[in-house]
Amino acid sequence: MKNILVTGAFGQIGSVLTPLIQKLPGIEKVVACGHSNIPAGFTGTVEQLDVRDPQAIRSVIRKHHIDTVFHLVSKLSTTSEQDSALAWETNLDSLRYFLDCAAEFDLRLFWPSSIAVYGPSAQKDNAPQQTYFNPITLYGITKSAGEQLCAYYTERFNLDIRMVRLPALMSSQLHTGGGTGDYASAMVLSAMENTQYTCYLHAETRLPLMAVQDAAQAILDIMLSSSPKLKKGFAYNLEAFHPSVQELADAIKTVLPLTVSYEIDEKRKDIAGSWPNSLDTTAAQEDWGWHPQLTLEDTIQRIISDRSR
Ligand code: AKB
Repeated sequence: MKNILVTGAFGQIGSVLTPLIQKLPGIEKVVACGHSNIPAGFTGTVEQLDVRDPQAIRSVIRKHHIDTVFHLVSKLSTTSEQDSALAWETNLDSLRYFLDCAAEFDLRLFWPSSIAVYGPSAQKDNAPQQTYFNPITLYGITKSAGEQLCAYYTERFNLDIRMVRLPALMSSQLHTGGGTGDYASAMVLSAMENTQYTCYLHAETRLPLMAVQDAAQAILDIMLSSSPKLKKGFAYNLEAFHPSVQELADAIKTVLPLTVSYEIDEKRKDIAGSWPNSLDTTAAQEDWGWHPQLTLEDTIQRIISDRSR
């Protein structure tokens, strides 16, 4: 990895991961790509890139002699239901453009999949790596098809493509992606701001979660891993903890005052209800030594301290 391109560099994961990549030894250039959300004060090489434009992608890869791509940009679950064409183009067409470039320029590629690949038929607790996948959301369908596309390109062109299945992420900033798991971050932020949160999911809902810092570190670790057991073109399950909404609220209440009320959003309730409560992460642990660093309590403290800066 010498010349690296990051899409979604200013989004939820990218804004944490890009500075980590910039600090890696031996890196010559990190090209941070954004579309409509490029911050004014960013230090480093920036390109404005619409990932739905294959010519623009090719030209930025050629211009900067890119050898590695972190293709992070994605429309998340709630937003994808609102504009299916945009979600398909952003999540799946763009992946195919990068895969074609990976085959042409021999790039190493990272692509994030999601727990949304699972559907109602999967085992709810400790959902296995491999099962029958029947996602009920367009987002989940793009992620499931994307995993298969990556496996196909890996095999057909002998590429080095690495993937993880991310759970809902907790961070100190709510980005515009529109995730069904946004309640977890929003609850901590609301406790800080006005001690009140109205939740769109039921108190018993339980989803796999992790801190965005752990997600960024995992992405870096899998891309740097030279473990002989690492399976390329394979999406590894990741999660750090899986409290119910009520248990999350209780954990926040140990450090901040909080009252939670409920106004259920039927659409998001159905989306969350189709996902597993928790994931089997054994493959990531065994194949490339992954372990989460931050507990739920650490993550809550981290959001509070990041937000108080
Ligand atoms: C979402 O909530 O849409 C995402 C996800 C769980 O993949 N964060």
